[in-house]
Amino acid sequence: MMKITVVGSIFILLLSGISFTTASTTLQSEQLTYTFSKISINEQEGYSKITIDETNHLLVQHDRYMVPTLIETLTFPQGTTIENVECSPSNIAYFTLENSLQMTPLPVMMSNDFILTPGHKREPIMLDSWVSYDISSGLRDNKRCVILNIELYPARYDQTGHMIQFAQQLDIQIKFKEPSIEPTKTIDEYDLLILSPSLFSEEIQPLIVHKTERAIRTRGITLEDIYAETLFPIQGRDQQEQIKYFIKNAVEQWGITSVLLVGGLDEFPARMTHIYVSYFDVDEPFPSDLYYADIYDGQNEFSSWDSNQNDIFAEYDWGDEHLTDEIDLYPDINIGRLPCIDETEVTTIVNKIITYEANKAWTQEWFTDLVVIGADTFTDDTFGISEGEYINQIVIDTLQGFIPNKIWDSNGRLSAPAPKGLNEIYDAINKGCGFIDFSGHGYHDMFATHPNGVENIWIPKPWGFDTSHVAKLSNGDKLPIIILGACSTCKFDVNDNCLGWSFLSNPNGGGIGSFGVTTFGYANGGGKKMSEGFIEEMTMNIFKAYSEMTNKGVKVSLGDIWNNALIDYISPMMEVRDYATIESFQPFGDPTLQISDGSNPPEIPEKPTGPTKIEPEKLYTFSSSTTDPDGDTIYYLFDWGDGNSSGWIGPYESGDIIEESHSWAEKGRYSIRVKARDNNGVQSDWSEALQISKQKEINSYNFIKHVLEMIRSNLNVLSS
Ligand SMILES: [Ca+2]
Ligand SMILES: [Ca+2]
Ligand SMILES: [Ca+2]
Ligand SMILES: [Ca+2]
Repeated sequence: MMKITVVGSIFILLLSGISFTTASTTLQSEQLTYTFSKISINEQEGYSKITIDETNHLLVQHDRYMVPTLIETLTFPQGTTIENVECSPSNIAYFTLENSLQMTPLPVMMSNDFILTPGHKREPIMLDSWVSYDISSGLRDNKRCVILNIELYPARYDQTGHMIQFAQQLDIQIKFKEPSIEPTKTIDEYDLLILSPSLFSEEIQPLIVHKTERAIRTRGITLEDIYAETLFPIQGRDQQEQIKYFIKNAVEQWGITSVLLVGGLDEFPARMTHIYVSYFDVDEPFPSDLYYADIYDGQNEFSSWDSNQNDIFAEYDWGDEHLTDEIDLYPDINIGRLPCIDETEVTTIVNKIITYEANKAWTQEWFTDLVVIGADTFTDDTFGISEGEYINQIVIDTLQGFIPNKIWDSNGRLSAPAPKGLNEIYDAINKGCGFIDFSGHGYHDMFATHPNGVENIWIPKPWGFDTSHVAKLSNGDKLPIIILGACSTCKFDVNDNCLGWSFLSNPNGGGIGSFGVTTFGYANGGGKKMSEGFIEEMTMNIFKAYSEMTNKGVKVSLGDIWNNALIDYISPMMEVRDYATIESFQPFGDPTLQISDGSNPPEIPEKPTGPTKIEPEKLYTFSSSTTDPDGDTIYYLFDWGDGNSSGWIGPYESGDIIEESHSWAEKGRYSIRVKARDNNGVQSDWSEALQISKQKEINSYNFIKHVLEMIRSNLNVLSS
């Protein structure tokens, strides 16, 4: 049976329609039709900008014009061979633009020690195809499958004459062969494999017991066992490859879907990559744990990361000969590393993981607090935008129902005099929060950024937030997941207590998981384009993955959000800095760490009821109610429409009518809405909004007041 699972933009497919033409021969074909109903052209800032309905992505790539695209990720059963993908455009319209299309902004680096602005002659590249695609092997919903990633370009641009070709319909035909042999009965003996040097075996044992009790069947294996061929015959030309072949065997023989690596660079080897970023002239090898997770390529072969077999791994434009290895990139298992350097560190993090899950941290009241830290990452962008705050705000908008704690320059908190800026960060984290988003500049041991427009000042004052500050955090069991949009913060190869890890190694608090890069972080220009592409796109994919998965009410792990962020990022048309971003994006933590429960969300609460006419500074009460399909207890969050919220109140029994009061400082029109969360931490959508406005004032009074004001202002004019 042919089975096509459409993941991702289901909305688009429903609009476009899908038709099956299953042939009885081995070669089968699948026809997909995409229609694009409307193209809009805006002329602004001397450029033309196009938007197209039914697209879901913007192609933002160095040396290219920015065009909207549609990315579709299709999955096929493991072992499927994709023979061919063809695209036929129809209903083509032609437009001439007034101005040139806007090109992707120059890339910038989010490092705190230097910012390069090299002179670079740009030869714009034009799109000459309607589609590009790649075929890979990856993990989707805990099942390994063949992934076909298609990017459609409904608008092609010819810069000579500013001409747009717009195809209102693109028909895609996929020819493929199902696996000739039925995959052998799925082996499902273990879920999690913990790999470490034997030095740590004793300290890891309580984690294996804990995981097994939580129905995650766990097996601990030492590196010494791997090299001594205790379980599987050894294969591979160096330790890293031998470890990777061992993981492949564990996937095939035991059915594992997650691997936890324990040990810093000296204790547990890492695969170094070889990517040359010509624009910045950077050729720094950096470690990539994705190497251990990307086990198979699209042909179901071992993904060696050395396709040209010269014993230099993960090359991109590398060396005198500018060699490039073909890399699949899609993880086939979830992975995480605990770069512990001694037994004490192992015991610390093992205890933190056990406590976090035993407490069901994701159901605790502090979990829905979100700390965001950022300011003006690039002080010289032409729009005067504080990029860090801009990115933080997108994170706030993505994590609906989380209560933001903004440590910013614009509200004076991050830029406060020393040590007040640092204290703001300590206080926010020590109160407890589920997530922290840092957006700015980084180094292996620190994070720092600028006040708006002031290049020579670093905040928080005097010299940023570093690992010595992280060591002072005392948030106990209230442990966040930290996402670092900055350079080098997870560079465990040069610093065995790098910033990303320092949160996890703190025995008195800190964090439970972190994500950041092991090399330079890149961004597209300054200004609002920062959120498109490279490290900030990846960090936002983490939040998006968390939000989308928990809203479905499924059980979510730290490894799941990492895997989904990567799947969401990878697209057929990528450049060198995309490869650097994907390969360097480091997960620290236990990939099976639970961060959300599987439960049905409460029903959307009723539209709030209460007065619709209000006066400033007076307290008004509003009520609402909802039920939970599982009968769980419920918490409520009112959004008062003036930038304030009630915070989560509760717990209440399912079906209870609940009340909450608020006063508004100023006259105005406000929308009040309410959201519900069950005791498993699963949220409903927002309710319909109740519109309120100021109390109608008596007209005659207004008229007299108006006349009096006129007289007074005339008198003022006369007397001056
Ligand atoms: Ca190579
Ligand atoms: Ca793969
Ligand atoms: Ca800026
Ligand atoms: Ca529920």
